[in-house]
Amino acid sequence: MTRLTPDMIKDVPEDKIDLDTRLLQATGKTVKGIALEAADLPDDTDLSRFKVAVVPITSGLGIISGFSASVDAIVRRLGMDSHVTKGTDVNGFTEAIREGADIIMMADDNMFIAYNMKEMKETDNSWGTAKGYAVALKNAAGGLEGKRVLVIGAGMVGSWAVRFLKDMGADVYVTDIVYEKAERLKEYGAKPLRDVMKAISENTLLLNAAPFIIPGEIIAEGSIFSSPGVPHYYDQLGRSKAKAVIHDPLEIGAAVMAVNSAGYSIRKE
Ligand code: 2YC
Repeated sequence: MTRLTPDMIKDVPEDKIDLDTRLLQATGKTVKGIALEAADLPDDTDLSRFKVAVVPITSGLGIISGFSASVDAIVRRLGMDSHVTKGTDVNGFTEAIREGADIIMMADDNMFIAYNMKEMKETDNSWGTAKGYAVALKNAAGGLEGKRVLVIGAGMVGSWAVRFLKDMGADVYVTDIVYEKAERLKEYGAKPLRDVMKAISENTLLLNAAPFIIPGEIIAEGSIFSSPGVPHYYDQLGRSKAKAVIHDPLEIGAAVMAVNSAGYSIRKE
């Protein structure tokens, strides 16, 4: 899993990039709209009764400055009642339990989860990111039924994305610098491609789930990139040829996690 740096997320707490405006242009939906669709919830779902606690975790490589504040801000923008616990780790977790949090969100070096305390169900970041970016691509492309989509990167996010895109009716191809990883996704009905650059140059609907900087020369005119992978960079030529490049360092994945977690309670009502 690629570790975020404080610089990557510095604009998230105040939403300085105005992500919703960009997403509306590319997909017709806001982060909240994408998250509700990803969680199979109605667009008018009221999330304000959910109390979320974000717990900073100091294990391993430790706290990422701004990470908890960013997750907290993203969840507040969904209309939920969110805060960062004063304590970290088990201390913070205990604080969240005692104040009756409905959902707890926390990340160490290997996992980032939203945990629904009442339903005892978790939603992890790979699942949330893959679902959110598949939904974003579907909206940007005006539906994926019968359309060819290339997934770049057969890691945790890519392998979930393959499944979600197949569920949306897409004809899914997958490529990875380690061909065997792409080949393993045949079990989900994806078609592995050996030549990464050729695959990218021959596709115009792409979900880029790899930490991979794609040279503009190989990008096909009019491509739509749904691109959660970090580090994220498309050169001037690539951006001029692409119809849309959908990216954020944390928002869509974290929003889908929180909304899907709330969904476990909503569906029980
Ligand atoms: O500040 C904290 O609580 C740290 N323990 C957070 C560490 C997050 C590590 N994971 C990542 O940077 C990325 C995130 C997008 C989530 C998954 N990988």
